[in-house]
Amino acid sequence: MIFQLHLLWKSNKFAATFQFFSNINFLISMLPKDIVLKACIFDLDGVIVDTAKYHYIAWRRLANELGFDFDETFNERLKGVSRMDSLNLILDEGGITLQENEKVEWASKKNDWYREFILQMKEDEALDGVIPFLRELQQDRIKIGLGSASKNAVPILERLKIKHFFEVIIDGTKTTKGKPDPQVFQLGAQGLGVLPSECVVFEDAAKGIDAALAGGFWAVGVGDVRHLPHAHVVIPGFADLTWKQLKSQEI
Ligand code: B16
Ligand code: MG
Repeated sequence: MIFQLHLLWKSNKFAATFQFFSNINFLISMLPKDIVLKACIFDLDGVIVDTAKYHYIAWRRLANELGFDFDETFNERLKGVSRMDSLNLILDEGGITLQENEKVEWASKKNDWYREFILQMKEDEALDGVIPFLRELQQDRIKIGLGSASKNAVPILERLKIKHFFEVIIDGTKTTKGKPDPQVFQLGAQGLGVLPSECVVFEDAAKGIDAALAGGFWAVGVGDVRHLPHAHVVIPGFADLTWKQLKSQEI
């Protein structure tokens, strides 16, 4: 087991984060004891559901039709990035220049291909442990919000039959600034009537973690710590995780 100590200064708050790597890539963090947590805001893609695989297939199809390809390492850079910003990154990668109207057409094609996948999604595609975790939050009267860059967030939540858990949904149709700008989470906290310091953000993308930190939220990374070095805590996912454990740092 490797032991790391991270000292983080965020929004004038000091958090000493002790991170333990184990062979199951599990980390423990110690957050200040006096914080009263009132809400959780969830990113969607990569946190609640693995739509990244569908984005990847659709974006690769676009790249292939334009005569080039990219791999999963490059794809990592697209997580949490808006549709048009993703397209610009991909075009740069392929060395392709398009007019604005052509970009809009290609982005729309990609979205059509992507929607073919998401409109087939089944209820059981919510990632392991997510639904029990949402239920526990609801029972504990912790407010629940969504903070996603996606303009497809609502149909995805509907397909998974979990939309009813979310008191506030802030998605790509309601924001003007993309992550790492904190706007998406700030609007979420405002909608829920809580302060950022009372709210935990769950994010799978480094840009999303930076957005949460920039807004003064508690940032829980979901996934691989190597991609999320700035998060206060990193969890591999929600399987076998309870809010009680996370809140009391007993994980
Ligand atoms: P759409 P998140 C993000 O969702 C995805 O991570 C990113 O890959 C995607 O480009 C973006 O949504 C926009 O999605 O094309 O559906 O509007 O991770 O912020 O929930
Ligand atoms: Mg995400």
